Amino acid sequence: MSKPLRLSLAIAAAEALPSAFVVFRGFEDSIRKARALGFDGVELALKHADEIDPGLLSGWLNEEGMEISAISTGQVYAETGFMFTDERPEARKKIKEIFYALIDLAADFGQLVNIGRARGQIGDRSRELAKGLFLDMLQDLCAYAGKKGVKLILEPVNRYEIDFINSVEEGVELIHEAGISNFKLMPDVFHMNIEDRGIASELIRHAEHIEYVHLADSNRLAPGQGHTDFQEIFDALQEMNYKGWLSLEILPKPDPETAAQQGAEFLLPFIQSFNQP
Ligand code: LER
Ligand code: MN
Repeated sequence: MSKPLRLSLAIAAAEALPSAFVVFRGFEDSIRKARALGFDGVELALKHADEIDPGLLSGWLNEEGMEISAISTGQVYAETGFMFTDERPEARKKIKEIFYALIDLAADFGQLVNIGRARGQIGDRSRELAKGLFLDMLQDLCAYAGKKGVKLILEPVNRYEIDFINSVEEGVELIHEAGISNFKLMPDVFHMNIEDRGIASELIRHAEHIEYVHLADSNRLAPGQGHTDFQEIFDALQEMNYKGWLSLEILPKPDPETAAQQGAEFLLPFIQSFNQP
């Protein structure tokens, strides 16, 4: 049986943009390095499913005893500009195809696909219009994902990156409105530090919707390098009886190796004590 709480590291393709917010790039090497540091799995930050060969991926994971925690999709937006709130039929068709392929991949690896910045902007239109476009796309993708045992997880993202669904509260409102069983919430404590009235309190308040969590300190460096209170966060996770992945999504600073090591060294003792019988 797997541990209640597991630690993952977000990684991306060798040529991913800086906005992938990952420490390690290049899949094979990153999986090996993450294992050596004590991570249980990796999260793939992808712009397209064809960035990775599923057969090779299986081999690398088996060799290292690692798992895929989830597929994140910030790069779909950052690289292609396509988004759920796009009105143009051609763009909607393209992003649907991209997400179908990512859902197919997640059916074999992790069963979770994130909706990050790809949910899109409101821009100079009304929020109602953007929300309608978002929900229309969401219904289609969740129906497709549901048949494959995959969940879509919505990540509230701070206002300086996107103008739609910034706080956890806003995310939960949409989850209620959508009423889709495989549509869940994925808080990122970096964004919560900017947008939410509290981190621990909001996690506890919305526990029933939470399927996955991104961790970074207040400055987006490794936990322990900023002023976020991680003891309080782990106490909240305990109170919620959270079982699942915590995924480290941080800037590769001062350099990728140091950042990943700082994150692992800080977080593993919390996780070990959480997982003690
Ligand atoms: C973006 O800031 C972020 O946190 C990603 O996980 C989602 O695109
Ligand atoms: Mn995130």
